[in-house]
Amino acid sequence: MSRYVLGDVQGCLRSLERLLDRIAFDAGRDHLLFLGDLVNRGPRSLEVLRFVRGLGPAASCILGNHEVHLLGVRAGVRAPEEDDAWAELEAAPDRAALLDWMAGWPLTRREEDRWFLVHAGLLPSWSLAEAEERARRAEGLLRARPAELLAPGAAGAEDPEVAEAARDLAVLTRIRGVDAAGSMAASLSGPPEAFPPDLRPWFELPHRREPGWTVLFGHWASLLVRRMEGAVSLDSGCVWGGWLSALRLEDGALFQVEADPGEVRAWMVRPGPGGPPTCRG
Ligand SMILES: [Mn+2]
Repeated sequence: MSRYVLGDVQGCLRSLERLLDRIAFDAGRDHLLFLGDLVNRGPRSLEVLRFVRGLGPAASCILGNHEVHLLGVRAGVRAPEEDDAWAELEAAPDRAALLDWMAGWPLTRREEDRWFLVHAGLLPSWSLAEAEERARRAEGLLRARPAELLAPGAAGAEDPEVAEAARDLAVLTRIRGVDAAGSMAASLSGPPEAFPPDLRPWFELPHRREPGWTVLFGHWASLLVRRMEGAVSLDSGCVWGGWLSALRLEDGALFQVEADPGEVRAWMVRPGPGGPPTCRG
């Protein structure tokens, strides 16, 4: 048995299929751990969800910001965005079953007291135990009171339980930069080398590192795959013309396939058929 942690698929089913061929995936023996953002931007969100759900116990997922957005749209409190790419999913007869399944995904996961999986990252002040407590509280509200938790202004909600869980949800699924005080910075998408001087990537600030643990995260396509002290990034921008990546936990081996050109939303990570990338996403 091997366990593979996969970066953001974002509706790129063909790339996922090729990656599973590359690792000779066997659903009777291996386990896939998806780091969130299985859906949106790419063209095959519905098929990716059906495929991964069909793997049953051979696959596990955690929630990314695109799943959170989708659940917020379903709860009727978030407006669809212009570049959402899940029209097929919205019209599918199994939409409700797929979204019920998705709403049960956790926000974090640990493997063997050694690997900690989260879509975006953690606040530097959090221990892993505290991150898990916060994740479980946010998951509880996501299931019990989704319209309150996922509403756009939830981080400022009157109910302190909702407000805190909304802020924690944003950290776990969206964080990239933190300021000198260790607070999450507003939306940033470029590589850390392009950050303003007062901001640092969340994984660089001195924080409560826990010896022996490695945080595995996705969400940040412009980082590509980086192996850092105590953290490894695995979103290599498949939908942006990059690669889909899988890390095998047993030996740290990295497997990658190039994006399928038919599934690329925009060539931002490597040159596409039309020439050099237009910008760095
Ligand atoms: Mn993301």
